Amino acid sequence: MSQLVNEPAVAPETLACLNALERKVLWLSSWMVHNANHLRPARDGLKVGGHQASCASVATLMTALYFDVLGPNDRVAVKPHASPVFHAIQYLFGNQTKAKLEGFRAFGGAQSYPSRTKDSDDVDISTGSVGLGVGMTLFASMVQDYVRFHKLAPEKRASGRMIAIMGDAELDEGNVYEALLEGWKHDVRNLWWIIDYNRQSLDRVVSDRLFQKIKDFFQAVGWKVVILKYGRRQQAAFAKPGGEALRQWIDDCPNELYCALTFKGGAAWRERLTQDIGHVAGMKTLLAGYDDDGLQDLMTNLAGHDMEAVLEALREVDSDVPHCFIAYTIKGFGLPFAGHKDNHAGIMTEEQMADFRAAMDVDEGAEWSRFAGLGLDEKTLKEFIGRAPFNRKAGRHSAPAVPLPDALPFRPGPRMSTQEAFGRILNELGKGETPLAERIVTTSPDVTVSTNLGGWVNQRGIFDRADREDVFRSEKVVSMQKWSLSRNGQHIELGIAENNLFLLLAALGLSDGLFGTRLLPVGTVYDPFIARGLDALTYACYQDARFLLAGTPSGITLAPEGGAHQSVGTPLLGMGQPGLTSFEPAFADELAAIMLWGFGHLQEPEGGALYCRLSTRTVDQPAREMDATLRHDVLAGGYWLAEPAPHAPLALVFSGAVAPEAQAAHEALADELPGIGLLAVTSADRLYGDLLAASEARARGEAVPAPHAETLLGRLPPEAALVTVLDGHPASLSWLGTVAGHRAYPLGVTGFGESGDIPALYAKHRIDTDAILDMAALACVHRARRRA
Ligand SMILES: Cc1ncc(C[n+]2csc(CCOP(=O)(O)OP(=O)(O)O)c2C)c(N)n1
Ligand SMILES: [Mg+2]
Repeated sequence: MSQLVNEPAVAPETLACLNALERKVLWLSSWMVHNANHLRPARDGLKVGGHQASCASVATLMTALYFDVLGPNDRVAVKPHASPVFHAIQYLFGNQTKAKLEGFRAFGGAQSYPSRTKDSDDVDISTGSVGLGVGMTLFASMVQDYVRFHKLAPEKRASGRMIAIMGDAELDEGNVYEALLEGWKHDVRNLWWIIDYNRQSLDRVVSDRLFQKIKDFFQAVGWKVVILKYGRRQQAAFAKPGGEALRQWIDDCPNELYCALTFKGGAAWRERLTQDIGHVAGMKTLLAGYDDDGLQDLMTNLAGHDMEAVLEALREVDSDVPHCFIAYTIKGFGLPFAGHKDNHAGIMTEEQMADFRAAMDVDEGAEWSRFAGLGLDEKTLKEFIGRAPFNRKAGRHSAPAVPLPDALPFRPGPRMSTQEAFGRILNELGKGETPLAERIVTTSPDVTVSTNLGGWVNQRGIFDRADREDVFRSEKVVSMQKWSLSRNGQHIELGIAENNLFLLLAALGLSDGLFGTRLLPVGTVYDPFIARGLDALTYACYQDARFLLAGTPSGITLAPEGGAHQSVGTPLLGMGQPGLTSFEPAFADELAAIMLWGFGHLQEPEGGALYCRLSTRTVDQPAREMDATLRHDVLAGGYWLAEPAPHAPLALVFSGAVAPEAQAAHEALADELPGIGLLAVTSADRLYGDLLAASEARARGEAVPAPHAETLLGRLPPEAALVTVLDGHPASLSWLGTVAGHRAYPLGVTGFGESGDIPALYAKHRIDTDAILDMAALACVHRARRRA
């Protein structure tokens, strides 16, 4: 607040337009929620909801940003509950339709929370799960730098600012601090977090003096903190006799009391102020200068609702150092429930809305009008909106696909693990200057070496804003790892925070849309710790980010490491996650085919992200050529490693690391049950997805080719049984019984693992050869009984 109180910081015409637009934004956002709740017929009796108070809190800040401060290259994550404000602004820009606003929270209408994939008005960064959009801006800023330093950005694209407009309660989410720390390590720039400091969350008024802690956190990691506290009218009052005492009173006032008095209004402020500081010289005159409405206006004139104060602070930034703005606001500002502690989901009643409409000068029937009731002529406002720098935004970028080779430069050895194969594939890719290798960016939360990314990193280096040599290397300390850092590096090393991994993958995986250049991100994580970042993974997929994730090592196969490191449910997570196709290959050549297909799938308009669940178990590799048929089947989700005979009574079905057990059981049964099949499932997800798509098409009366699962299982007679096995939850494969009506006998892991060796753990969890044989015997007994 360096400006003198009476000096106009903003041109009066600009201010008039912005004030008018702020009023319209507040009106439209309130009306959108009102319309959705009161005026749209409800078919299911459910409350529609919406957050008028959260919107009102941020109307000034967002109006200032979108109509004045933002440039065309800036990208914004809007706090989830301000979705109506965002849509109203886009409506004023002409990027959003009235029909979508009328349909707010309805099927096909504007979304409850800003959504990149489901909204049509160009949401930059989705939000909804609080904290994640905030973190995403930080990683987006890193990706912007990556793209710039690698000279991959479209020509002349200047760096934009990555901006989060966030609720103050978003700071309760741990992922925000994980991101802050990582951002400090990577020296992030061009990042603004604007905190809507209304001191209210969903349930309550937050603790006093939180701002001090927030300030300390941010300053500790090198951010500039700007506090926007007093509006211009408050500043003017402080300059009067008694004003200093008023300022001190405001500073000392507990949040709860401030909120309560805001709700009660002018008379309550007068009573309380008179009681507390009425004796101070000048105070009586000061208070007498305001009627009750005037006093309410003065006391709620916090800087976050004062257009000039907001503009002054935001326009003043002239460096790329990360900025945190703590903007004091009032939740529900200008609405009848302003400051009330229960206002989070509060919606104005019909009567309150009628009063509000009158106050806003909006005639009945003109509720959706862009310019009615603003006291400024339409032409002036239209021209003003047309001049907004953000309006020059080109929308989303697109980027040409990266050409792929016919095969990856890799030949498996006779014995290896899928994790080793993964590392070797990337290592080989890293040796060549191909377009594919140029666009791959790897990242890992401190498990780079132990997930076999070391070879790739040795070839391609680590990304950092500053060049740094590998000291161990220059000091001639022998190590397999070369860890030199530079702006050309193609691996982004993260600290141990899986949330950060997935937020970075989200940002890398959207670099085509955000920054106009395509990257092919590959992330590695210990499979069980996917759960640690699961919400961020879901968030990445919800935004349709494209990346390849290797979850490795996985399952109880990680034997000596013990239960805390052994994943059980991840195959189901992989299947259950929209936007993510999961594979669990058993053999190295399968993985090579999957990865190559995956790099294409990441780039397909209807494609998605990829998850490969891998293992450190070394297994014998089949001596075979990956011909076109096998490749097709591996990618479609499975193939017969041993074809069943026409009258086979049984098939063994397996996924991943338990291949040797399935093969041994198959061999053991060969004499007794000749012709039984052995089915390798490389992707239960692909099999299921294909089956589902076919059944949907059939329901629409369309003729479709048989889905792959039907083709595979159609080779087995209907009375045959399936014994399924994997190192993961048995439900991942048990559904295969429904494909063609076979009885399924599922084996898999349902309890926590523990330390041990593979034979001990496989025996305990019943996924060893004996368990498979026992299950096969049971299936045969049932079959005999049925026949008898
Ligand atoms: C991860 C997550 N947990 C819980 C919620 C439910 N929720 C929505 S808003 C909110 C409080 C938000 O308060 P604040 O960020 O201060 O926003 P305000 O509405 O005050 O602007 C909560 C708990 C959510 N959206 N996401
Ligand atoms: Mg809040």
